[in-house]
Amino acid sequence: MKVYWDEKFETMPLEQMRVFQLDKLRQTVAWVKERIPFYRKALEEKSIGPDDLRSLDDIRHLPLTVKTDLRDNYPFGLCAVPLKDLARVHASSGTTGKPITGPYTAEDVDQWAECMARNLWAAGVRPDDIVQNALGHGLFTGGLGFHQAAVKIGAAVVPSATGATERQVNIMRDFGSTVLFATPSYALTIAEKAAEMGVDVRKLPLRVGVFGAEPWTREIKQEIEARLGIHAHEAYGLTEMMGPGVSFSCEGDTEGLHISEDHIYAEIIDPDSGEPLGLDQQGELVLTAIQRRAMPLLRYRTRDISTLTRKQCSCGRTLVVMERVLGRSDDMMIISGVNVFPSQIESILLDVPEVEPQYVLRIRKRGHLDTLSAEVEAKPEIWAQGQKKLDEVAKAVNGRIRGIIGINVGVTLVEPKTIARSEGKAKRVIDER
Ligand code: DLL
Repeated sequence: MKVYWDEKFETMPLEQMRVFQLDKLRQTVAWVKERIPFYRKALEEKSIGPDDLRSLDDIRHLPLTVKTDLRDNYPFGLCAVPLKDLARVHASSGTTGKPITGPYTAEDVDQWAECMARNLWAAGVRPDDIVQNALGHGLFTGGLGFHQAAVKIGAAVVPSATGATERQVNIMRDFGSTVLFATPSYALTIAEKAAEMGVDVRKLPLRVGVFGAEPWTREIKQEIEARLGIHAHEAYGLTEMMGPGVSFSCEGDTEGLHISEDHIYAEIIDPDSGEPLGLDQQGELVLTAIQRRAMPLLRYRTRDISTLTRKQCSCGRTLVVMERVLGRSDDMMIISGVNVFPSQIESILLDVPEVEPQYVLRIRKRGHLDTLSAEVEAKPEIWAQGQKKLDEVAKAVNGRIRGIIGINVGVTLVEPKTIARSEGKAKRVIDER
């Protein structure tokens, strides 16, 4: 039986991978230097070219690329091929200003589908599966990124896209979907809607979920697995690199995500100084696309906080592992001098049996200080017990956060079903500063 989608690259010995990567990196640097004025200038300023890369460590001498470089060169300023050679263009809306474009040649699209097929295969998706793809279809890379890989594997795809949650549940039941693709927060929304409709998803054929596009904690993963009665797998990626397909979870014991490092070379840097950090050190993930043609970015600062490790994984893949993303560096809050990520609060909330996995964090300014408050939905049976009980639980949650993170968070339990449900990427932090 085929264990890996692409055994050669997924299990390649490190030394061999290094040789492969260096060769591809040199070709990419030559490619962008010749074709993208932005990179030609940046490389000339550093007096560096492909021949100066003697080992992979020399990558640290290449210029970093940041999100504003993409915005400044919107829409096709960082494109290395003429527009006639493009096969697809995706975009990510971003929260402010111009979107970011992700152009692909036909070859780029095919490589992307290959990377995603590794992801789906590792999750256990097989040709006889019925796949319900509840990710946004459109400029967002999630829907089509997963779609084309499921097609490659030979599964039957139901492009249900996001929204119309009642219909998602009907489709899941009537079609007998065996696999679900969604954001983790939308998977929870679907689980909740099914329960409301009296459909027990655990009794349906649904077996596997592949989720991504937003940070999620191990606790949310377990919650989804329990509510849907499935194995939850993960996809990580970003429009700038290809979309989903950069890294993927496996059945092994590492708990992290294997990076398809024959396509994407990963580094971790100190987000403040920009200096490279070593394995097992937490910092900002920086990625270089070493096989793309249309827009191969050099040392792109993702702003995602993670750690790279090379522990032997029991799945047999030799690909470097990135740990679950803690959050984006932009989402980091500084409360009473302590750096806090929303995911840290989420882990604690999810451990409290009296509340639902639905919450909103609010950051406000009081004088010179930032304060954080959390609104969390009470379970219906807790809500029914009245204010005294709610205050008691809120106080206990506050104490737990203080004990674990060391900050004071004003916790309020709110009525069940009052926090807006997510259909895509959840918005859980409201910055009122
Ligand atoms: O979210 C691509 C994607 C679609 C990945 C579907 C997985 C599944 P963007 O919209 O450009 O692309 O957003 C990229 O989302 O930099 C991370 O901050 C976050 N992100 C993506 N996957 C994960 C994940 C898609 N598994 C940004 N865990 C990235 C945590 C994730 N954060």
